[in-house]
Amino acid sequence: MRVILNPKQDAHVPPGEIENGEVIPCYERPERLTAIRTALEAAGGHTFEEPPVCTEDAVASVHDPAYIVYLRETAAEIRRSRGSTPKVQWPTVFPYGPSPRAGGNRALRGQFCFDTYTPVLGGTFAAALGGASAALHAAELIASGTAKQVYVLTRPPGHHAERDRCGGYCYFNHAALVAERLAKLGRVAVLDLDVHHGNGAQHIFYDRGDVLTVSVHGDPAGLYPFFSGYADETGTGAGVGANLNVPLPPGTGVKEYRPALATALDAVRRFAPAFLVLPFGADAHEADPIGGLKLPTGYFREMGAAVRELGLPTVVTQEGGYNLDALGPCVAEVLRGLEGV
Ligand code: OKP
Ligand code: ZN
Repeated sequence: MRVILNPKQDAHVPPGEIENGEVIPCYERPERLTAIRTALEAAGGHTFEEPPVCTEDAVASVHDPAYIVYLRETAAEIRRSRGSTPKVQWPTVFPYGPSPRAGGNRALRGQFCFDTYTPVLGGTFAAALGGASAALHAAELIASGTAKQVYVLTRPPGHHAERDRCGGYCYFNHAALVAERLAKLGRVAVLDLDVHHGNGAQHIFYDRGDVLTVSVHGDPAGLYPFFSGYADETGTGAGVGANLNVPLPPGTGVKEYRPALATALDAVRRFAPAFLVLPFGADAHEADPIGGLKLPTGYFREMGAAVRELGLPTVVTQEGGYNLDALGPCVAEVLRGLEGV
């Protein structure tokens, strides 16, 4: 598989995440990518390359320009400051009232973020732009017909990022960037197989009939991102019928996951897309510390093989997966299944 790397991934290393009022160690950290790369190198058959840096205009194809500027300028201010500005900026107050007015940095932190897991640091913008660059480069390889399958190996992940808000460790939505680019050429399906609902692409494309968004995930009644991912969210306007959520109860194993994936794949087939985007997380694995599902490592090859049956030009974007022992093998298996080797 052709693997596109985010050359700036390690510029973003939060010191912790805030869970229920406490600072706990980050699940989302640079060692994740090292683990994946090590597993892919051991498996063999993969090539690794870095993308050219993309423009902010290209990122603005799916993100609000004011949000992009906020991330860039906040990161720059943190790097410039000598103690006066906190090195890690977390939101504390979120927009409220009928017409919220953001009068300064403290308000903007809440305006452009929806949780306490996704701080801005001095290197956050560079890392996010590196991920967007990798995603857009992958999209170009598919658009030009140069490659049929490309894997974007990046962190922080992207699938929770909305048009104008970071959240869930995500800043720029790689899957949505790829989908928007490929939608210029034909219908696109986004099939999200991270254990958490792919709210970002769902919301960005919710009123669009040319981009199908499908997500198979743990039931949001008990799992992040909590506020979306229910089965009755089916799209709006021209997008009615072009969103499918398949929520699964905690503890779901292969026996129940398999038919859920089949349902998702059937929806993709019926949509008859020209391209597939696959936001993939290894956090549905049984040993994942935050996922709650029960898929064994060996199932991930079958998962990839089932997606391969679609026969579509595909960009895979790396999303979650937080067990550092399971993550690399799961990615290696899913890519092997996708390649049919
Ligand atoms: C990002 B991706 C842990 C809470 C974690 C945030 C989850 C973000 C997941 N105590 N909450 O979809 O893997
Ligand atoms: Zn996840």
